[in-house]
Amino acid sequence: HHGVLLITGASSGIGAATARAAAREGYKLVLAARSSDKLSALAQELGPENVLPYSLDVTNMEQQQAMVEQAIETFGRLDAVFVNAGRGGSPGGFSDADHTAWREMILTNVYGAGLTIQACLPALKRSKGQVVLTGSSAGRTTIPGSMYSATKWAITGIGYNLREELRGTGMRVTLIEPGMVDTPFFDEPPEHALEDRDVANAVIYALSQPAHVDVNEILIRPTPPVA
Ligand code: NJP
Repeated sequence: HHGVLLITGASSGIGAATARAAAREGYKLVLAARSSDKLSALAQELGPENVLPYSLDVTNMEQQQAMVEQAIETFGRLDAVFVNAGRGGSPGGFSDADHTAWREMILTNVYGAGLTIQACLPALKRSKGQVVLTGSSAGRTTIPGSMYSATKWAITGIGYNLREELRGTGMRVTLIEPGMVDTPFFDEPPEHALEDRDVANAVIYALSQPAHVDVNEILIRPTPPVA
């Protein structure tokens, strides 16, 4: 594949695993996150000539637009975006969670995703490209009191509504909805979790389908432990 894929949240976890898998498939990559050191190391690992590391905060539209401009300057086109940057935080319920942690989480997970989509759409329209979003199983099920889950319900809504907005353009939208994944998202490694590469495989599956196949959603959970 000679397409260009932009990944937000590429510095660790699911985003970094997807960068590795996509590099093996022959994609050129734009890798975005705040940690420029981790992005540079990953670019070095994957072959710097095919990777543009770009340090940004997804809540900043000027930075997002500058990133897309540099991507087009570097590679000439954009074929797909993996809207994946996100964070947890604010454990507890609506009655007792630290509400000051909500702001950053909502801005990153929801507003940041919207900004990435808006910044990428002009280039994606030219290529009849694909948008892949990291939602969550927590964005399809009830997690008592969880504002995090609510941000992922918002991603589900963004995916559904964007697909309708783009109907008839040849563009495609895929929601990836993982259950628990063993990544730095958690302070302690979770038990009975997916590996980051399991989720990367789902992203590659969606991206590698022919133009007439629109993979709407992939809900992927760890197999329950054998009793
Ligand atoms: O976590 P982690 P995951 N601007 O912490 C980046 C969702 N999910 O891979 O900025 C730009 O390893 C951060 O980079 P940095 C989850 O909600 C997870 O598990 O350098 N980038 C890093 O690259 C999220 O949407 C599970 O700190 C920002 C990346 O985001 C996605 O999967 C289950 C940023 C986070 O990587 C990837 O998370 C599920 C900002 N403001 C959904 N803030 C799970 N792990 O169980 C953060 O259903 N990043």
